[in-house]
Amino acid sequence: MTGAGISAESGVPTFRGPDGLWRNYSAMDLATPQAFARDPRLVWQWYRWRQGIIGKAEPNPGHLALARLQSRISGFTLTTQNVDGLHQRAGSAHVIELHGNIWRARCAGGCGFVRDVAGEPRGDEPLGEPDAVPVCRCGALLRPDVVWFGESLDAARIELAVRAARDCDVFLAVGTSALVHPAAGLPLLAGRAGALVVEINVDETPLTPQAGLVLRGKAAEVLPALELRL
Ligand code: BV8
Ligand code: ZN
Repeated sequence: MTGAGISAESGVPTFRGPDGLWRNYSAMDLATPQAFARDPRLVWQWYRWRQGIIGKAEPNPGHLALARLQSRISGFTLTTQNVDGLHQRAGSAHVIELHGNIWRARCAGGCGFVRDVAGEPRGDEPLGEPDAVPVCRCGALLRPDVVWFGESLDAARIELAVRAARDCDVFLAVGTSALVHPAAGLPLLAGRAGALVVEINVDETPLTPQAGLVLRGKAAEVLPALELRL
């Protein structure tokens, strides 16, 4: 399971790092349904700002090492809290995106309409004027296809991740502060089920005391080194 830390070396701001702020708004202020109801234009400006950064970012050696491990090890499940799509761009398949993807928009009115947004190689037409709030064909607003704080995760995805955590022998927790639930519960579940929990992080987290092995370092350096030994 990866968090924002694996994309930090690709230049993508983490949530809690010093660069996690946008115009002095913390991510927690903007990544909520309340913020979108209050000011959808502001929330879209924030997501477009992040799309701008992510669109210029490249997968780093950490993403690439996980993609290679997935192709070499049967029974390798990759789940991420990141919405940046960099794992897929690194060649990883079947990535369980627990919190959605910033390159998709869906109907905020619930008609079920979902579409890709520009920036991704697929390159659908842009989301209208740069400052506009995109509108669904049903007339409701379109919102980023991500999971906001206070919103439940997609049941099928969390079920897949829970099953993989329960059945794994080794759980790699890479670049996550292990503070956001239910994702933060997955390495604990794996540990309770007998797996070796390995934390890869430049810093201490609430997960550190529970980890069987702690590799303190940058994901883009530790993962390629780990891959060589597996
Ligand atoms: C829900 C998408 C039902 C949007 C995101 C139980 C206990 C307490 C609270 C709760 C709980 N259950 C539910 C909650 C509430 C809440 C929650 O967890 N709050 C926390 C803050 C206390 N959870 C929810 O609301 C979830 N929904 O549970 O629904 C429900 C609802 C209400 C009440 C009960 C139940 C929905 C959570 C998903 C929110 N959406 N993202 C978007 O991206 O715009 S979360 C978002 O923040 C990210 O996706 C990610 O998950 C999280 C950030 O965490 P990290 O990825 O770990 O990043 P962070 O910056 O924090 O840390 C980076 C780490 O990397 C650091 O440790 C750093 O040291 C390290 N690092 C940095 N550089 C490197 C590195 N490591 C290695 N190499 C490097 N180079
Ligand atoms: Zn709609």
